[in-house]
Amino acid sequence: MDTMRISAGAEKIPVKCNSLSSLVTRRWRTKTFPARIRNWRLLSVKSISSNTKTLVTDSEQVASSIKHHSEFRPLFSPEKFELPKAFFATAQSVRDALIVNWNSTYECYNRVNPKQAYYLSMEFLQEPDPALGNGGLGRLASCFLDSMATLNYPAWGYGLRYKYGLFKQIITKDGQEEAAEDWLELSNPWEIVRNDVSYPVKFYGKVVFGSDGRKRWIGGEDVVAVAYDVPIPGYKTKTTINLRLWSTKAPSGDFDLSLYNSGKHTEAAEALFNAEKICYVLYPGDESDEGKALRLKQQYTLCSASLQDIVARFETRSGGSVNWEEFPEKVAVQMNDTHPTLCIPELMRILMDLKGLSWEDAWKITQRYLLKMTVSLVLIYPDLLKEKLNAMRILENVELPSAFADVIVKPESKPVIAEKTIDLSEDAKEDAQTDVIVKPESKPVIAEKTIDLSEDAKEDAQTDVKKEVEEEETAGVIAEVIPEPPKMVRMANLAVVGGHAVNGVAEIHSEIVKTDVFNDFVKLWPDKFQNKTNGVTPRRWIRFCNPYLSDIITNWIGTEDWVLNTEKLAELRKFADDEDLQSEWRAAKKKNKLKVVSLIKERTGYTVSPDAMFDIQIKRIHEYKRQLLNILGIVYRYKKMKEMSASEREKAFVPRVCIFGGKAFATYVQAKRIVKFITDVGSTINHDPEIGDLLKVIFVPDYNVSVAELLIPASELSQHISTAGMEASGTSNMKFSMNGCILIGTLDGANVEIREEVGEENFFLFGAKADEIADLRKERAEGKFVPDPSFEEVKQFVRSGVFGSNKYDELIGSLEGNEGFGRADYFLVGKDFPSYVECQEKVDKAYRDQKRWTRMSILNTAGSSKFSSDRTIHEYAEDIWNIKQVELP
Ligand code: NBG
Repeated sequence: MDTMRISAGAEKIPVKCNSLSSLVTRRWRTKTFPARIRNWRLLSVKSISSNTKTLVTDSEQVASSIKHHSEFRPLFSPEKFELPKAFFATAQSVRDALIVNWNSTYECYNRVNPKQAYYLSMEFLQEPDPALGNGGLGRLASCFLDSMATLNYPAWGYGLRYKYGLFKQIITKDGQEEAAEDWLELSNPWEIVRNDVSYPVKFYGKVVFGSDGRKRWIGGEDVVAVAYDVPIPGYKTKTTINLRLWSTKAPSGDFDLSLYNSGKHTEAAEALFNAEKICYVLYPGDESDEGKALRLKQQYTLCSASLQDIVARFETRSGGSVNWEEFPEKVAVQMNDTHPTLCIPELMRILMDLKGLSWEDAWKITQRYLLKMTVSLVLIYPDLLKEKLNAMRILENVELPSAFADVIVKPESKPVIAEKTIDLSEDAKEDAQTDVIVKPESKPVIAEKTIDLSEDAKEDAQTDVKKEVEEEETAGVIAEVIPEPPKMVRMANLAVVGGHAVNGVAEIHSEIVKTDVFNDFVKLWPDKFQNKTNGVTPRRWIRFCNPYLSDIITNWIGTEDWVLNTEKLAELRKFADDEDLQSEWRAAKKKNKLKVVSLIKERTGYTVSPDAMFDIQIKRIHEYKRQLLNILGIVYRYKKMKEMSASEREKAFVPRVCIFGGKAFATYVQAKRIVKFITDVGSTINHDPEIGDLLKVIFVPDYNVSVAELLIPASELSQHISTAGMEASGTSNMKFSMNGCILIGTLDGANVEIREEVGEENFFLFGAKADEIADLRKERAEGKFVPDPSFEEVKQFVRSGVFGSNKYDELIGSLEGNEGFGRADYFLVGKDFPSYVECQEKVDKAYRDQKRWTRMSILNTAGSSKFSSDRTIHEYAEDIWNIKQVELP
């Protein structure tokens, strides 16, 4: 086979694959190429550049491989050779080249049998097309995979192969609209289906004792999870690890042919549809009971299939003699957030019901050594929760059990985490994914299993649980609040109890986790809790997305090693005032800005000046991230401009292009209002002839990884302005800083550490601190808060109708009053507004002095080395997973 020939050749020929990458790039530039295919260029080029040692370079071989794929593995008709076909054939031929190292990596791990880490995540935000993620959590997972491969750690990712990714965002005059993200429409050239790797996954049914005394799970609904593998090549290494994504289908016998033949087509196909729909969409709406059940099924599918696979691999690698005690020495499972918490009961089920272990042994394996959880939970206070449920119109639509309604109506002195609630809040959707209500009548198997565990739990575990309950009661947390709670699987608690290590994702966040969110658990297991500050891969987030800056860095440092050893970036510090470096630095920024000028024109029709400061806020639209603070700051600026004469305003303000991007969750009404407000403000200001280039407000539609790769290198100021204590870490803040962008932000998440690293004079800080927030809210509730006149002025201006007939009552109203649903400015926009505006004045002042600004910019890049995901992965490997690097021969 041609493929084999190429593979064999690849082993021998050291290469530079320029011809291939430029071919892919050229295709991308051609207009007729659909956008979703154009974007795939990124992966191809990366794949090529990162495996230069072993790939094919010979142009004839490359051409022949492409020809081979278009002829013998065609996805398109034979009579035409158009761009999609060329792209797919090219991509497949690149993938074939990757297969060599990929297979060697499998083979090597099977032979060496090292301890392996498994990273389970409901999201992987690989590329714009396989948009199997929503935000930071999914992109973090993908950065981690890149670092694991690059650093030669034996590790795999596990996720779900959603048919539709997160929606495509369309911006119309009514705000955000959503359309299905049909990324698999033309299939995915990078994946390989492993038809021989599939596992049964079961729902509902019941557990009975067999004649051998063992438990059997019978009846219910069966699906089959099939493995689709995606290669993850490391940078400058042969290691190519695996991302295994599960797709679901019905077992072959489930199609009822006789029913079908009798004309009952829909009924006959029901089982097929029920099985397939599990992997249809990422984060299906979960307002209905069906929606909730579907989410539960998704999470369980990920956990069950992955663990069955991990267990099977352990058995195969053990050869004839399986010793379960060795399992924790060979396997570490990391749960990205609480979404994969069902791993805990599922592993217990597999070990006990399928492998015949006792409860003690199974529990020891599961808990003592195996599972680790990363928390990026945001604190959810009952009043906030109520507000959110209301904003999302959930309270209107759902009849809540009275006991539950009590919880959210009665404010508590202590924050509760989402466990005590249904998984309905926005953060539960996006950040925590915590609870699942288990309705007694629907009896999902998961619930039975969980109950089984506690019934069977032996003494020590019972003591633990008892102790925990006592502690909780002493702390006054639970008992009095929920008289008759609905049955719930309390995901985060289960994860903490069942896991061996729990980590937050930035120092301040890990502290909050310990002192607040899981304080009662910390008393039980102080050593379980750790911090692992997030990181991002410098391969994608500087080297690939910012070639101009990368060249400059390499020239001035004298080596390209910084791509792997970011500590070297610190060497830039000594040149921070060098005029030559400064002018090269500015020129690179300008070139990146010019690309964004084109992007903005193409996506929004607006023309912006590349000489204005590019001020960017790109992230999920969320009240706690406070896009509202940003846009109100802009409105205030606009008002001040309008009050001045032309010459006054030119003197007073630095020209700015304020860029927003981000998706609002489809059912998050308040977030969608924010999108609408931003676009309305933009259409007024951008058409105001008095303002011209002094101020532009742009909302870039359908923000995704590709857009980020263009915007971040072009940014000069970026906004990370969450209410202190609410952003677990943030990761775009790291990407911006690496690319020489200066941050304006609160002391929240990783901002705190970024500021420490780059120096406080190179960071624009404002706003209330995390430990002041509770008192500020209290002050507000007591009616003691006096808003700054500037804040009253800006709200009044919005209400006066400058931005159209809409008065934005719900948005502006949420910032007013001292109590009530969707009122009282929970996120403290009003409190922080004056210090934000003042800080923005400092930004303008600093920007006017371009030497000072460029120095600040260089010092940001120079100070960003800590935020490489390589550092984070080394820490996970050493402190939590206990795995060692394995270099391929
Ligand atoms: C996010 C947090 C971020 C954090 C990332 C990665 C989700 C659900 N959570 O603060 O909001 O940086 O996770 O840990 O995207």
